[in-house]
Amino acid sequence: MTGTRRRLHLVLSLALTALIVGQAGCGPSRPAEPSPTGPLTREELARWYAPVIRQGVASDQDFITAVDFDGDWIGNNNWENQPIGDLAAYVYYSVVETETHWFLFYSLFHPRDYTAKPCEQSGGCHENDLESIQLVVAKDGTPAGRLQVVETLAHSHIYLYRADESVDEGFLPIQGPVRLEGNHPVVYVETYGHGIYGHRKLLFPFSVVYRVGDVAEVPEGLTDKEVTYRLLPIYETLWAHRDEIGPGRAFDRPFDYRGRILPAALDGDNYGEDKANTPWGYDQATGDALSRGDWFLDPAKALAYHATFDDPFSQTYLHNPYLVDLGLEVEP
Ligand SMILES: [Ca+2]
Ligand SMILES: [Ca+2]
Ligand SMILES: [Ca+2]
Ligand SMILES: [Ca+2]
Repeated sequence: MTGTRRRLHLVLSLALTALIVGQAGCGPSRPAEPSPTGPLTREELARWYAPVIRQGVASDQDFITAVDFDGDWIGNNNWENQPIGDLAAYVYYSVVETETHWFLFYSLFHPRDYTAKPCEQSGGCHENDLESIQLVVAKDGTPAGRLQVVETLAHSHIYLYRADESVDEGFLPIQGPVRLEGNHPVVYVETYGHGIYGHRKLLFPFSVVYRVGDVAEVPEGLTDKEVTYRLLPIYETLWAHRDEIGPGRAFDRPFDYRGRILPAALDGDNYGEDKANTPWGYDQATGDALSRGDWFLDPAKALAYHATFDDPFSQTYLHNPYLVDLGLEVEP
């Protein structure tokens, strides 16, 4: 090949690669899922909307997994066990229901939050990492309802994305439209710190793509675009361990939620103490109306504050087992 031909060849291959990468996951090759015809269980609803996770990766420390990936519910051995634990992919979910809406919450766990630089120099690392997503679905009479909002958590902020024009900004500005692959919102999880965004983000140096499935897979490498994750209910896993608080246990950093004690963080001790919040321990976007924990525990109140809904928006729960367990709601 001459120099010119070689350059042309290179340009064409790069263009082709860009095209393939650009279309990955949204081409016609992925058949649409048949719309459900009857009522869905809560797990089926969570699965119907389960996010497509585009995860930035620099190493297997960016793979999502289960909190007990190392076979125990001890928080402060997770940094140490990251190299030897099972990195099969799991996503935690929860479904809370009011008279008018479903609130679907998804949490992604990484054993380490780390930096490109060595942790000793960066000061930006910590043991355990739990970042989350909340979806708001209007009950419109169809089995799966209508997606209205996606919220994502990235470090100290919650980002609001709109899937339905009837929703407007509230305490939070709208960042843009929800990106979808079929009925699944697409989220972008940054490398190292694992903040989650609903708008397209450049992921570097590599990325893997996770989609919900029946098998918890480990990515085959740092560019695997076909990895499936399994859903695990927060209620039967993280929430069931909520009273295990203190050094050497699952959680730490107790706080007062409406007179009840809950742990705000997973127990951790590498490069800082107890740095990764629990789903019910986030303190972001609370303003003067909400308190730590409301985003997960009282999502209708949180979303009514974060955004403005044209449609009827009830704050009366038909299913909120967390507030029931805390004795703050009675079972309807
Ligand atoms: Ca552990
Ligand atoms: Ca540790
Ligand atoms: Ca993080
Ligand atoms: Ca601790």
